Amino acid sequence: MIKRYRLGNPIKTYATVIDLPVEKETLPDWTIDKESKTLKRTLSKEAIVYGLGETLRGINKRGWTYVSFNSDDSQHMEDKKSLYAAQNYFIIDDEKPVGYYWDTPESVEFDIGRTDIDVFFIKHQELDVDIYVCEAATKKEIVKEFRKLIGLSYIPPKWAFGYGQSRWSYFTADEVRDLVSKYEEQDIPIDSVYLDIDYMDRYKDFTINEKDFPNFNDFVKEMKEKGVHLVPIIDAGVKVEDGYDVYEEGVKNGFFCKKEDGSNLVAAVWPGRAMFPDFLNEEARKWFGDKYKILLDAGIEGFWNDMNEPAIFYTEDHLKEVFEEIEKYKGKNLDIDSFFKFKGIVGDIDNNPEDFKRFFHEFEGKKIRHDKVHNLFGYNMTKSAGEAFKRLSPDKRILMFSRSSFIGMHRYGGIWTGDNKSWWSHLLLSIKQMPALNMCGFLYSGCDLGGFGADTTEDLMLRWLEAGIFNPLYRNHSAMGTRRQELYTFKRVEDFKNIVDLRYAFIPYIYSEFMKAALNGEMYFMPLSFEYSDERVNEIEDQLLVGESIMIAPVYEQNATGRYVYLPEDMKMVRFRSLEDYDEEELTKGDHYVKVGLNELVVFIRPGHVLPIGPKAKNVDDIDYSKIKYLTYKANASDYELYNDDGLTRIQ
Ligand code: MIG
Repeated sequence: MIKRYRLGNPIKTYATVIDLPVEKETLPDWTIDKESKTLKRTLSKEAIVYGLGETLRGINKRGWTYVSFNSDDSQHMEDKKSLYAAQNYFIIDDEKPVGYYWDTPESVEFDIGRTDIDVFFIKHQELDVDIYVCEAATKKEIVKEFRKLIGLSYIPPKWAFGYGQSRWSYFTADEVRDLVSKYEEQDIPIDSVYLDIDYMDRYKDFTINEKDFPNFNDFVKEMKEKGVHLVPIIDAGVKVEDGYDVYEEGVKNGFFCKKEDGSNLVAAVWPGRAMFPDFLNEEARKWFGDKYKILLDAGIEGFWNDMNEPAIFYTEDHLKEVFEEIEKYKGKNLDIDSFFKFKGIVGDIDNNPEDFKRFFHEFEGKKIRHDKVHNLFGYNMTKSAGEAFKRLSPDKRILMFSRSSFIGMHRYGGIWTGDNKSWWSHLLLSIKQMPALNMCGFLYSGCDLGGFGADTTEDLMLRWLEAGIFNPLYRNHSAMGTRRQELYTFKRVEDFKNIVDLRYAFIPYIYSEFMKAALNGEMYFMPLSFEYSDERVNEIEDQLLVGESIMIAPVYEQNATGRYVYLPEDMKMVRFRSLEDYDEEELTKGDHYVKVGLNELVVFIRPGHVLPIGPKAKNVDDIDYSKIKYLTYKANASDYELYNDDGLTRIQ
């Protein structure tokens, strides 16, 4: 049972799909201080807080402050409070578990025992919010109820579960051809290659750089014949350039975000001066969405939406102010104060909070200042695409995932977790992030495997491919200037091949469990404590349940040749060295030190459960379901219900 309470007068976010009546009484268990716009609730010593979707830190969110303010911040350090998403759903597991959804586009601060170790403070800017409260016997049921409230999760085409190779950037079609042939030569399966911003003509959305990607349609076809889908990036900012149709149409129809005086906001991103489509305006949303047709017509079947927090390098107005300000420092002796002020003037130019107050949206006949609805921007960009795909491709699923998000967007696309680094700590973070994303409906998600920023190492790359082997989005992506991460560039190519082969062998299970979770509004990745109730599991943050049959316990430390694993019940451990070479061992409930070599992958099968294993495949289409084997533990193969479909027909 979900109850809805309201404070103030919240802006409609369309995060939910069911319109519940607003309760008359006040919100139980929280004290509300209208003056400081803060809600407060005590937490017992044992209370655990789960959720908040894409954030930093642990599965248990206690001990830190998280701020819902979608931010383009590539430094995912422990002291950060915001990433790219606002997913304000959490469960407080105290005497009994209670789920809360904080439906507001406002920037909200969730101080979960940071200021006061025993208190949960929620601080608002405006105190305009719909609060949905759900009580049920278990955390699993609470999540399921919530997912009914927000609607079914986005379902990608099945090929999107294959291995994806990405890099900022592959600069030419030949570079992509070369990459694909190297994967072929090494016999490493692959389903997609991602095109980052350089495939465009000078970073103009929906254009092609004809010089480096000549005869693009033929190229898309040629790759598809090799079983490879090209997935281009789309950025939120539209280049200001006379003669560029997207820009000109946007200006003519008034579809870009405007300043107070009604003129278009000019901001800069990759193309230099750019304008932002007003994704909150229904007509603009439809217009921009229809542009994806240009690439769909070229044979493209998937996209990733980037820079949609939105990221702003600078606004033209602020840049002018900056030049005026620094002028004052010319010829001066920059002492300790003035030097840091000077540095700040220039250094704080990008994603400056003041810039988010300079422009407005046209939302359902009202003009709303951007900072009030900032968290809805990326969501509505992806909604614009998702709605368009339903019109333009009514029968066939299209791959879509976004960097910025808000609950509600989970109906239109997945997410990737943005610019992580090739750090072991980020490998661990990527494990911890998955259950919270799943709670919020973001099932099709994953991190940049191997790490985006900084130089990866061969062992980190391998461990990351192993740790993420069940991530629905399985993409290796890295930044410009960093060490190459294509798998054939490493010395032990054979080990990489074995791991990716295993990924494909798991796809029948991954897809089956993903689809069940998507269709039933459940979680695909779960913390152990959502299933087991002994006290130990409450503290386990580096092991996860994946679907109904298995538990994973990845190795995430450099030079480690094994790790401790806690088994909440007897399980069967399967240690894979390759698809053909594996052994099985029954382990009893309790603690075990498990050896896991760099080239090995361990999976734990729960009693009464079954893990289907597919044969060697070149790509997802090539998986021969008639050759599936079933690994069982105290179960028969027939106990497992394997979901499958054509992987392409649109379901929702
Ligand atoms: O400011 O398009 O998170 O995946 O490679 C960098 C270039 C812009 C950020 C994305 C990253 C992508 C990169 N983009």
